Amino acid sequence: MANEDFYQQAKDAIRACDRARATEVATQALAAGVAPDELLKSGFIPGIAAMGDLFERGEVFLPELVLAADAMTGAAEVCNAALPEGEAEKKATVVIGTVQGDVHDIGKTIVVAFLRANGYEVFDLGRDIAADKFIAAAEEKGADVIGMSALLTTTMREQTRVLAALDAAGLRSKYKVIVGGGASTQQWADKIGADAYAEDANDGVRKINELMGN
Ligand code: B1M
Repeated sequence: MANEDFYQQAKDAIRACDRARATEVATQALAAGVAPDELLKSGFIPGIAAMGDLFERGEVFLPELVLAADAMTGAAEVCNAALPEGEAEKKATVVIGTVQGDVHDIGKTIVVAFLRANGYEVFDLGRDIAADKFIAAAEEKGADVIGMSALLTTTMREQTRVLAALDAAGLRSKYKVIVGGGASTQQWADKIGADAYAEDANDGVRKINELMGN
């Protein structure tokens, strides 16, 4: 079967909100030699993005979106686990999470998997993470980088809270800060004083490599 057929099946499984089918498609595609990052990028991610568009237009409702997200989570787990092993030597330590008030964590979890596969030690704080928790974890884990994901226009401003709290604690220069997700842009990162913005998981690895001189 051609890669495009697997991509279409991946999209269909997400549209059908069918977790079992989504994980089956992922498993079959990987077994057939499709690269896990390509399968996410060309199949599953467009699939869940299309569900977001249908939701926005009122053509599907929240219960369906929740089920589609569950199918996406299952597929992403299979793809993330298939990413190549990271380098033996750790490049740097990253503390990452989705900001307070925001439960969107599928993209953040993919970023975590890509970073691990590229030699970073990553502490994934999860979702709905308050500013003080980001900072406490960064201090405790000896992090070099703090990464914040936010998918909602209403929660993007939480990223500014973390930066302000770092400033207030005199810790801003100790960490590189990267933001991503949803409506974030390079312009937004510049405006709030983050060190970098990443468009997707690959870009996240690239930007952190740049920040760390790797
Ligand atoms: Co929500 N949701 N959602 N949702 N949801 C969006 C974000 C929305 C755009 C849908 C829409 O209306 N078109 C819209 C936001 C509108 C806005 O703010 N302008 C929306 C809304 C409104 C809501 C609710 C308010 C709905 C409601 O309750 N009425 C609610 C909010 C809940 C909350 O957080 N408080 C809600 C809930 C949910 C679900 C729970 C059902 C589910 C999330 C489940 C979960 O994550 N565990 C969900 C989903 C699935 C989506 C969409 C459809 C898909 C998100 C996703 O997983 N994409 C989304 C529409 C969309 O994004 N097109 C939508 C796939 C993922 C791989 O991509 O997350 O972008 P993404 O991550 C990418 C990059 O952005 C980047 O790399 C990732 C991998 O390539 N990246 C980073 C992300 N974080 C990064 C961090 C980095 C670097 C790169 O460094 C730190």
